[in-house]
Amino acid sequence: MRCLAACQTELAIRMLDEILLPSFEVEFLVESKPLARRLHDSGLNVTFGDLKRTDTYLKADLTPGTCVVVEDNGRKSLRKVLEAIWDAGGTLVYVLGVGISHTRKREEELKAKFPELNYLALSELFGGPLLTEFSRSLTRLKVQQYQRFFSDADRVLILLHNDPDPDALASGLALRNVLRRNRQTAVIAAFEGVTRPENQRMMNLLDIHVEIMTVEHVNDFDRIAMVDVQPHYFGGEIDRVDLVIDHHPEQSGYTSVYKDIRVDYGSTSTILTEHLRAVDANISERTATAMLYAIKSDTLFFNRQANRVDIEAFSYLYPLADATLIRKMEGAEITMERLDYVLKARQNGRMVEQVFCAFLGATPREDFIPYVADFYLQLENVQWTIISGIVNDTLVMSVRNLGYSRNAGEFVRKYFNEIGSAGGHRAMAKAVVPLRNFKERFGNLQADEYTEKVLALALEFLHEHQTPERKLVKA
Ligand SMILES: [Mn+2]
Repeated sequence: MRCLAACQTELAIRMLDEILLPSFEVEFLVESKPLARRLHDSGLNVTFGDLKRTDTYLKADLTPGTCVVVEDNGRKSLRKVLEAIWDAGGTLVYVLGVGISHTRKREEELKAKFPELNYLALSELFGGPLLTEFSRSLTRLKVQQYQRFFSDADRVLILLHNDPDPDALASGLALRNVLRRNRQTAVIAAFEGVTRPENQRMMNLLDIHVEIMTVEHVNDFDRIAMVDVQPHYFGGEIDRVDLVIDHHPEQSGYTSVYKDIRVDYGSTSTILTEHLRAVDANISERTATAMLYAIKSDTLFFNRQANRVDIEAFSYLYPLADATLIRKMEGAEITMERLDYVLKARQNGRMVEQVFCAFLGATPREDFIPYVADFYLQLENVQWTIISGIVNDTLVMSVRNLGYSRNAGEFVRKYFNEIGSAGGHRAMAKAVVPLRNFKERFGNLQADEYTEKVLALALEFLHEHQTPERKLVKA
């Protein structure tokens, strides 16, 4: 492909020459004679001419298939240059902003006159990789500091939150990798073990061992790290901690020698991928598989709170991981026990206006509730699922919706925050209400009355938030 580059600054010209050759046949058009001579002497294909004149481009054999790059360094003459190119029949026109501070405004102004041009800013083209490089150096510094601090310890504790999820498990493995330790010298532990079947399956398939310990044993270790959790979670029981790596909102009221908390990250495994990359660590297939699965599950495969860094970590880990194992771990979500609750919801549930609502009664484990909520959201006609059950005298409610409808978190906060705890995101939310409080507010309801009540609340919420456009569509 041919490329004509109408440029004024030597740096831009030399850079384009380096980038575009040998894929493009490049010819530079410049307005300064001395510059043309200098570039010509160093072997570039340069023509000297007036960039504001159409015949300059005609002489250079501009065709509609020629790619034209025009440097924009803020000069007024740019419009004239673009007009001349248009008149000469140029259609594939790229304006390259060099040292332009308000690029968006500049782009709008130019597009008002030349709607088909493409505007690229040099700072945007190079800024990303440069910033990534710089932040990797900062991460490297941080990681090397805590690596040194942990290096002379005999026994290291990597503590996870209760009932560890894939992100906690994978982060434990990853941190052990960063610290260059094994399961004897760095113990991954939790105060309460894994209960969800798919997480147990992950542990079995990847041979992850989590030691269940009591708080008294914490002080047996020389160094304590926490991943995917912060000390406040343990209610003041742990007063000394050396390292915290987490993506949940930063809590005050504790000190840690080192910490790396990044709330805009979709998972702790994403942070640890950056730690491992920053120090060029070898990542085993087992660790990569665990981390990949963790990123996928913590971000609900990029449905929730995922951003560029998570996708970047995901693509870095993907070739290192075992995709077959991940499929096996995901298959473990279906168990006979869970199907029992799916059936129960089918028998007791009600669906109105694409809202599926069901009450499961007393359930021995909490995870049946979100499982059933996720399950019914897969049905074609379902937009919302609201599934509740009773776990130890507490009403637990899981709410799911397809991300583009109203906010699930707002729904639970509106009706249940005053009598319990409620929160969540746009597409998924949870409420936990002591049964006593629920009865005080809504009365002592029978199972079917309960379903009707919750369904009525949901419809009330959805109707009051209906925008005029949506009503129009429905009408
Ligand atoms: Mn997490």
